Amino acid sequence: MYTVSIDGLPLHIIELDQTPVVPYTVSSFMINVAQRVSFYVNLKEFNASYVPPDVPPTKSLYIRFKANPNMYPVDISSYIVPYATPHLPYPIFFNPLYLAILSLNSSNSLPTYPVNSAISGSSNPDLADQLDANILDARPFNQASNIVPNATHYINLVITFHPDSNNITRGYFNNVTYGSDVINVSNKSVSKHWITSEKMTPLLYQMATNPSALSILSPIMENNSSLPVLQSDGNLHYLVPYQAVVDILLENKDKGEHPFHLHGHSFWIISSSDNPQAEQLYSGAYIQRDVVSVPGSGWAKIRFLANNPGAWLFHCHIEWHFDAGLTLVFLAGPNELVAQGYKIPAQQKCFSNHTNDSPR
Ligand SMILES: [Cu+2]
Repeated sequence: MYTVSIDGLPLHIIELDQTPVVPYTVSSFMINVAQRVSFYVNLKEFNASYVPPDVPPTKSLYIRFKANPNMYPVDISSYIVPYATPHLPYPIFFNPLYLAILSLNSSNSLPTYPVNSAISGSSNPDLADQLDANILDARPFNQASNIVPNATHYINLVITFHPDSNNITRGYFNNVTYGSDVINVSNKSVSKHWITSEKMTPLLYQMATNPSALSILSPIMENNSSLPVLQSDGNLHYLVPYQAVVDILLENKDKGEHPFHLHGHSFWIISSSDNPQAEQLYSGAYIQRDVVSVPGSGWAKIRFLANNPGAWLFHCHIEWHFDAGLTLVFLAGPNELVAQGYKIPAQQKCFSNHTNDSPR
């Protein structure tokens, strides 16, 4: 995760994950892996007092991307980058501050003020830093078309990270980690037609051929929930009825912040532990994004409308977390997928070793 700012300039945010927002002005904002933020700057708004009085007028400004040290698997304040040590007589420490230059003319000169003269905290004393990584206080631009339905279903996902029996760190949803040995729905009755092995049965194949036999329960009422709760096969494949409106509560028991991405849909971010009052403040007008940053040791609540039948990944977008099993699959509207005429594309039939069903 990074904090983004430009020295002395307000940032007017106008888009979050392809959702246009009413211009929302901040001094800096946080962005996590896979999130997108568009903003504009107006050079007439440059705060001249930002540059120390004892330096010549500057023709450029620093753009700052400051990495949050928590996102690295090592303590970067004492970490010596491995490529540096064989060649240099002194250690090179990793610098979490990435700089770019905003040139105010065609000279491409460096700023006249030192990098470390940055005023601590806000680079613009009139504006607050945006400390909610999802920027929920920015409001959707197309309010009239942003109709947020009421939730009809619920799922609570508890996120943890810990070493498995082989001492390999894995990510878990509700104590289950996603792995290559569970890429298929465990369905013993599915036809072996086109399938190289039972383990290799692709989910979409099963959905498209035998959607009513996925061996996953329909949502049921559980204790402490006023809505039916999504059920899984025990291997993180959750059945989602077509047109269900699902509230997901992501409870992060890990200290790190995790950016979760849903395929095939956008979702509304209702609130998070960074901004718990957003649920009441923006009731019925939540912002739509496709990546939610779940604060470390915190939580986030999102809502999506399952109007796109298919098998859709929901996963942390930090690559090694994804790889470590912090992933699940929503099987949305299996019967509707088939009813809508889905056909397995010919080139995808090569999972098969059944010669009669050769793709060509
Ligand atoms: Cu993660």
